Amino acid sequence: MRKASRAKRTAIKLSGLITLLGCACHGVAAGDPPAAAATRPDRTLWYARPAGNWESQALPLGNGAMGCMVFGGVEKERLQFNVDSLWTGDENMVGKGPKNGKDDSYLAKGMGFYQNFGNVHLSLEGQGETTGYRRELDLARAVHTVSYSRGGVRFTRETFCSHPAQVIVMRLTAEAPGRYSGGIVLEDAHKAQTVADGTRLTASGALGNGQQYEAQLRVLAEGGEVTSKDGALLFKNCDALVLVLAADTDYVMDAAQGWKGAHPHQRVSKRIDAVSPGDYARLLQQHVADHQSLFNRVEMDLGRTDPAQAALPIDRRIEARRKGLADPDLTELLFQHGRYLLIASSRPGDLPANLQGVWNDSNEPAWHCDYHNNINVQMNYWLAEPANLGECHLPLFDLCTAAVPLWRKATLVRFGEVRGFTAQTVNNIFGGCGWEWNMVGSAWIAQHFWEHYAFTQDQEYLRKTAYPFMKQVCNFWEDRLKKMPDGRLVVPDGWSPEHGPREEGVSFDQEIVWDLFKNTMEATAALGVDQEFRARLADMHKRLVVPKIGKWGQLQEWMADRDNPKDDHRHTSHLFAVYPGRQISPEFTPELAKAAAVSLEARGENGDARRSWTWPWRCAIWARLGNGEKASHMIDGLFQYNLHPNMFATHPPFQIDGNFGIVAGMCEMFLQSHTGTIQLLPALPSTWPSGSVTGLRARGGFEVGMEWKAGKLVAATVKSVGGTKVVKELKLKPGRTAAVGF
Ligand code: FUC
Repeated sequence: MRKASRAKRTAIKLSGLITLLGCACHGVAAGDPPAAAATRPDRTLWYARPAGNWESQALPLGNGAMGCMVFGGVEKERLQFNVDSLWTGDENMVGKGPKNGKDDSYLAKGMGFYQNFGNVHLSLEGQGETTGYRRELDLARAVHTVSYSRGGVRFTRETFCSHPAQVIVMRLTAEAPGRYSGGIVLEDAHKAQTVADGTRLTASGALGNGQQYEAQLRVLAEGGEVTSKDGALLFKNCDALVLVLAADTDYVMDAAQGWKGAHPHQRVSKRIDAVSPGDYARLLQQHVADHQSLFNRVEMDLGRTDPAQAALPIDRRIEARRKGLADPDLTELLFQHGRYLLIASSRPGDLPANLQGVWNDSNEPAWHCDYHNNINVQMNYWLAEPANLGECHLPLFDLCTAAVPLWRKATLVRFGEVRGFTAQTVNNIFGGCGWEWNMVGSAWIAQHFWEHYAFTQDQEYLRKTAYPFMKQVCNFWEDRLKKMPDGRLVVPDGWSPEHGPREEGVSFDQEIVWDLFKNTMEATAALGVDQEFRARLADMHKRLVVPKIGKWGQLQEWMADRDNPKDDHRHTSHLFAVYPGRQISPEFTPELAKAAAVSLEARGENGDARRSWTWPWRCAIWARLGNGEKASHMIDGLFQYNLHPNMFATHPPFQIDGNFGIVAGMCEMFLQSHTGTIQLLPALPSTWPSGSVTGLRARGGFEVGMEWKAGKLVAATVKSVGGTKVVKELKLKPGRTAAVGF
């Protein structure tokens, strides 16, 4: 053994399961990084037929702000597109509705809905039988490709949504000249008239709340001619075409400006005009490089799929997997697909991913296509840190910080003279919130603020962004917690989401406040500030009522021991303490961990348990409880009951939390770091006997890779990547233990 070098990189090589303990120790054998995946990873979703259905078949592209769904037809291509800020509604708080929120119609006015922007319809003339059709989404390049032969000529259509250029680009080519004739229509979903001018279509309009928007589409043709007629573009005998689409609104994420800035016309024109003929290759290269700077960080190999199975289109592979055929490559694809979707729907500077990311084809989508803070928006971001997409987490902090003045106002109305803020369950992009109060909604969001620090060790972010938010939420609870006669503290008038009555001491509420205080105490220590405040938090923290074990060995959801063992309710709110919280763990609270397992087992897999987001949450909880088989079974459940052929998770309808959450769940199976230690392969199932994963992140600012064979760890690398803390030494203790200082 030799001392690790001073470089910010430390590697370990050892046999067996290891635990890296949170203390600085000595000596480590520098080893080779885990071998890269033996086979080329399968990262393409492909299909043998065009998409007929938006929700289950079309394929998503996105750049954070814009999204589109590509149908890939032969004679008719449809590109349905969105902009994340196109919303009706306003910043007003919407009171609790009649009948405990059962009639939601009152919400529509203030809360509004995320909107469908519109469609680009392309019609292509041509004759002859179509053969060799294929449409595919390459997750590694974020490019959608349609190809087919017709009349003896091969046609190719590539589409991507560029973050650097903020445009959607489609290029149509053929292996013979002059083959493209047809028309292009830009359809506005709010019926604004489209104006055609030369090679450009423009649709400008305003929503009922005064929000202004604009979309422009320009056609760059090679050969042939382009003319305009009746608000559409016509092209004739072109060799190739490039379509460029840009769209935006006047939204700004700032209450002080009334959430409104300049008309988007100039911005949209600039993006469109920046593209010149001959630019396609450059735009594509720039796009792929940008995407891969995020996407390529994690590599994974979970075993080899039978080549005959691997050769099938994805819809058929999903079908086969449902019938019990093993397909580890498809599970890898599910993982990378979730990462792909976050990159496509949540980039710094833009709005966070909503219930459908950025994709929506309706003006009255289910649940407003909003930000639900009683599981959904949090689950959207569970993967961000461990799956090495920390930057994609930032939009959540931006919007929540921007919403604070409105949440504060709403909190004063509801709770009277208190400091700090909390929020109702449903939230829009203007700080407006509605439906039931989720008393701990802001505290759960505060966990995300903390986690970004825990993973990155970015002190400046902690000081400027996270800590101020966390502190205000703590202030709310300082003023709001109720003291029981015995001195213990309870959250009054709480609610286990969408389950049971409003009452005090609900486990979900207690656990989240526990988590908030714990994280905030650690934040004060990390920043070296507010000692007195920390002491107050410490005092409250130890007096909080904690979840109890009930009469059938379950973890009680409420203070009263009344959990029904036959209850199949989808929410597993009382298990927050296991995941995403850290109050209960097999290592430190084994009895409570056992009770959590009893509760989770009882919830079963039928009825209400079959939702986009239930499987991922349960996958993560089982992983935290160290049960790899059950965690793996939850991945099966998602495939079996709640995954469309295009791999969108369905609630129903399509709800993206399932796609994001399952990545987070899988991360917990490979790597855990929530108890101050880094645990490798804590929940490896027998279905992945050998494999490797690189590029996962752990709290403390580490990037971790590992390789295992026959269910045993054979190599691992731990690299210090974040903050001011550098791992200098690792110690391998007897009993499969190594240590990292963080
Ligand atoms: C919560 C869940 C529902 C759904 C909705 C968007 O209310 O209970 O199942 O996911 O959010």
